Amino acid sequence: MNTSKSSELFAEAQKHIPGGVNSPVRAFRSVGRDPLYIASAKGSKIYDVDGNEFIDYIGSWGPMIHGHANERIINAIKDAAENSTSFGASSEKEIVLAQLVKKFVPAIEMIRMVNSGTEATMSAMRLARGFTGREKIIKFEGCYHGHGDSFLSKAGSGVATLGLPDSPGVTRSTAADTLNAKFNDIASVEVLIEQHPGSIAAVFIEPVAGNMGCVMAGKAFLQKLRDLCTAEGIVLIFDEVMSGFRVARGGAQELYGINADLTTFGKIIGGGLPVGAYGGRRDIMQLIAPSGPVYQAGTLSGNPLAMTAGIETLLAIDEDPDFYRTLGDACEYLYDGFRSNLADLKLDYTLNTCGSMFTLFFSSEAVTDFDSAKTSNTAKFAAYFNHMLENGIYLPPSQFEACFVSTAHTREDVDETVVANRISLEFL
Ligand code: KE4
Repeated sequence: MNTSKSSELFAEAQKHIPGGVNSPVRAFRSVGRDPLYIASAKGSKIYDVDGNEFIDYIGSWGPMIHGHANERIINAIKDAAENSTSFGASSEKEIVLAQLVKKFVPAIEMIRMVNSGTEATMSAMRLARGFTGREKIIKFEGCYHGHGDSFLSKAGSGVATLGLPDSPGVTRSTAADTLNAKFNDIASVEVLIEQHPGSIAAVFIEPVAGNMGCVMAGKAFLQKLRDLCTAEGIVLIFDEVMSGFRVARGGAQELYGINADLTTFGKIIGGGLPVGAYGGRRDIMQLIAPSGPVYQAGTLSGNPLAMTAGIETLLAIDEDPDFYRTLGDACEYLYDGFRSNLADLKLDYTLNTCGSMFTLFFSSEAVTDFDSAKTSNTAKFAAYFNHMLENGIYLPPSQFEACFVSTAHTREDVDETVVANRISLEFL
């Protein structure tokens, strides 16, 4: 496969941009090759600058649940752009998207739009501290909540992929206010609460984690976490930047039947344009300025173009009562194909799935937390990644990421992917 134009562009990019990329995980560092430079994408397909075509399972890391360049979304953005790209003032579309999110996620009584998942989690953390008057937060090893200082400890996603220690530049005092528990281990949370009585403002969790690869929280664990936070007056924050509108119409809160006090969103809510959001209980959210003293702001928050993309993305789901069943059927067809390949080849690698999110771990262990995720053979993953790429399948370039299926993935796409999966596994 010729990828020479991508490599030329990568060489030029490295002169101007740190690592040649605007986000580390795109650098393909852990899979030992130059990153691809993408020229276009449509539906389930993505095309690099050398003219190679791939079936895309990154989907811009989650937003593209309808596939790329969905006509309805693109046409709406084009129309909106005619009326200017930003007003720096309120528009009706902000209300429309807020109402839509509340329709999908009943636990959201109020919501504030921002421009990324990172902004959403940073803001939710400040709000929880303002609401409780407490300073510490608990997160879980392997979860990733964006690049806010307080979250860059034992984080997943690109931090895990690059094997970075806790990031330089984060002050000791900031790091000291972040406590790490073990995913799916309620005792590890209880210990931290006992050690820091009355000091913990919030618990952040990806209820369906995507940033250590796809790992689901156990229902009993999540319920105990909910009960513990209620009993201790700790704000329970579900980071649904990835799982929101992805694992179910109402995200993980619908899937588990457990409500968070605050929820953060990103990705799908913006349909590929920069949108993040945080929302939840009215008694907490109304502390946000200007209705309350907790400050948070953003020049492009609620931007009419981004709101348009988010509105059309959610409306297209809302208007199809079979959306998640149809998507789920396509996913099960894919997963069955992968499972039969593993059985035929007598391989016991672990396939974790949740709705249209999945990760094939190159480990024979059950992957239920960050430690078990790290038993994966990342060298095998890198070889698998490159074989799949050579066979026309574009996966996240990291063992510690999730793959995403869209409604644009056809049966033919899945058949082709299952064949490529078998060929690639046979090479290992
Ligand atoms: P952003 O700031 O990248 O929009 O969102 C941060 C974030 C917060 N919470 C969760 C659960 C997330 O998954 C993310 C971002 N996800 C990564 C993919 N693992 C973004 C990809 C990247 O960093 O380039």
